[in-house]
Amino acid sequence: METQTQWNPAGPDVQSVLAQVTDPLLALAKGEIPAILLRQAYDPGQCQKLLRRFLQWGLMRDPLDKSSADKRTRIDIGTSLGNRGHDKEGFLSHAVATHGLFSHLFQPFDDPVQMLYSNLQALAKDKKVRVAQEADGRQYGPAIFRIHYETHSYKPHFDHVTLREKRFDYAVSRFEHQFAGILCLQNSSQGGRSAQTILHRSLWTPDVQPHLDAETFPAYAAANRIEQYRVELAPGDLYFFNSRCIHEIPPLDGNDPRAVLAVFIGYSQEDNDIYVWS
Ligand SMILES: O=C(O)CCC(=O)C(=O)O
Ligand SMILES: [Fe+2]
Repeated sequence: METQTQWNPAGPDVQSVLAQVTDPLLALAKGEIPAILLRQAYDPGQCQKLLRRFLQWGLMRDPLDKSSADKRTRIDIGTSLGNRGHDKEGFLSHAVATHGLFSHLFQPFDDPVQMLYSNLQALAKDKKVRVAQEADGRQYGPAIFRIHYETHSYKPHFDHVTLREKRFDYAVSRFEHQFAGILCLQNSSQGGRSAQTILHRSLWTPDVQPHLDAETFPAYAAANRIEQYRVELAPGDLYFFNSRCIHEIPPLDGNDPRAVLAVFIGYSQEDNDIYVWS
């Protein structure tokens, strides 16, 4: 539906966001703003240094090594509930290893995971931001690095543990709303054009699903004059969005892979805890 209000993000730092929006995470939950966009939340010089370390430690493929047998267009460093959630024990033990790796992976640089959590905590008012955990205290992976190589794309989609993934046997299934947090470490670009996330002003409902399945969402969005917001990121920029909003990233090109640190966030207005996982 066409709406009169402009759909603009809050930003560019926590203090400004809190001056612009009384309760920024509630505004995200309601879809009133497309994103909370925090510029230069992490030192861009350290983004490069982290990526160099990932290469040196063999955690990612060298994009210039075209002879590599590894043809994956996306490499993850961390534990993904989406990919491993079918095996709860396997998922939780993989998460233990990720906590171990992340305890020394960043030294002597600033810890980007801590940076993300403390920004989220500053936006969360009196709610408590914590790593998602099961009732017995076992924690999920705290965050995940995703390295996306040339041609990788995300078609229009949404992310939600119960509404999309239909997982009802995890502690995070209790949350009504799900957000994503993304720190850009490196953009993929070609000739000055860089692929960026597009957020559509459309919170998923069952009647949108046929358009996602048939890949006709662009026509549906045009016919319904659905607003969109293109998130232009530089290395060090951090943004949060409601992952129930239909979103996409066009195919990447260029030798530099798009590298991000990503989390999912569970939020309910009446819940004092905010759970973060990957
Ligand atoms: O990398 C991003 O900005 C968002 C990626 C995304 O949509 C996802 O991981 O589900
Ligand atoms: Fe997504």
